[in-house]
Amino acid sequence: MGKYWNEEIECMDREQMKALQSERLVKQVRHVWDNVPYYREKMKEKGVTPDDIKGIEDLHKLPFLSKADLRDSYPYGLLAKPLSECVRIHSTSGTTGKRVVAFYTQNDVDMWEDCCARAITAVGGTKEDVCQVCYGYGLFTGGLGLHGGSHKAGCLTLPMSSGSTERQIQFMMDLQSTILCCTPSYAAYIGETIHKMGYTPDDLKLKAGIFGAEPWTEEMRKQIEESLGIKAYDIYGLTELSGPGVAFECECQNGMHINEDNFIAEIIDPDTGEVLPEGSKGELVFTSITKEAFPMIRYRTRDICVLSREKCGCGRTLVKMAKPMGRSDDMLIIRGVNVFPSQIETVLMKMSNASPNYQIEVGRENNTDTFVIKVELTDGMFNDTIRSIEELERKISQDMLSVLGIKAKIKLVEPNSIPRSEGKAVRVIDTRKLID
Ligand code: DLL
Repeated sequence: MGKYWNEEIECMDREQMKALQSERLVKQVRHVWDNVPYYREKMKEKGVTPDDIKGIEDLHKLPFLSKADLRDSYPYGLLAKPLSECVRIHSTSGTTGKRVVAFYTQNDVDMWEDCCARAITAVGGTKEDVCQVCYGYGLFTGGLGLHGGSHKAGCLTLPMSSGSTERQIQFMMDLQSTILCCTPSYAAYIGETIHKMGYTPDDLKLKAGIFGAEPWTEEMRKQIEESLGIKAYDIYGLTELSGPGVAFECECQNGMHINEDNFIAEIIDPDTGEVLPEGSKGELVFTSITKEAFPMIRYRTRDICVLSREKCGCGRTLVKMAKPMGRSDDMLIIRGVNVFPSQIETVLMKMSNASPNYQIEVGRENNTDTFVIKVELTDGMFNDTIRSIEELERKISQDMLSVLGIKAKIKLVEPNSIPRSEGKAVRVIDTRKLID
């Protein structure tokens, strides 16, 4: 096997790719119109029918789909195939309210694994490699996505899932893993643990890592590359679109190629919805043109990004996306878990029967996210059963853990000590410097 998983597609001439996308888009729009009443209604509202969509130049006529639509239609409202033809579900890491549940037919799984096999091949993976997958297995798409891709690429696959770091490292050495797949923060942690255990990169056979699912910086890339003695590559994706592998980095390590034969990317102004010209910074919107069970038409990812069609040194012609530069909504990703400030507000509301003033501080120490919630004291927070401040902090901390799914440090502060803003309240102070 050569440098590409599917050279014909990955290096396809632009005009040919546009023709392929147009043909698939027309078919996909007909598919959702015929099979998903929710899409049909949305299209009718916008005054568009499948006859209006003749190719990718008509994409802008279609309505957007947002996370709110997914919640409204939970769980089966956007299903475009009978359940009897679906073979898998996955779900987002959101821990409260309605999760997003995505459905897959066997063809959908094949397409997804194919995208991941392209990513593995792009970092030099072949059937001679041992690929250790330490993304979480289960509803999260990271584990099973890269697992399937690794199988397809013919690598010897180690389905480790995350956690048990010393055991991970033992396996890595005993079985001579050459490719590591996990989140960048976990990769950094593995690097630190290896050094703590008294080993050096020379004790490992690792050559490459495929890291994604959360934002990470160029500095972090350098640090991981040094501590593990590897090349570190980025990978992007989201559950709604299948999972990892929507876009992947090549040997040039300067942006991720989008698998355009399956996903059409647009950049829009997040406030007006207007499609922006190539090279502009804006919200990334995807249309899946091959997914059968759970098609996404003009799905707003909320990720802020730039696309580039500059010629890439690797020979691929697939458009490249820069590292996402943040999100247009307020979702935070802390230690890999999606956290919405609104969830925190809900917990605090329950404690005090009023909305207290609070501020979230997210930082990064030793490659791990720190998460502090400062809460101003209010009278309503005390009752007969809760007497001391420490007790109250402990109680809020427990409630937060059960709602958010991760631990936050609670700091109760004096009334009026959190600065007020004249515009929108500044609820989040994120000092992780994830935006280069
Ligand atoms: O995180 C899928 C994935 C698994 C991607 C493994 C890469 C590797 P979700 O849990 O649905 O899916 O979260 C999707 O994560 O909208 C981005 O905001 C963020 N994200 C994913 N990859 C990257 C990345 C998986 N490489 C959300 N850089 C997306 C920055 C990323 N953010």
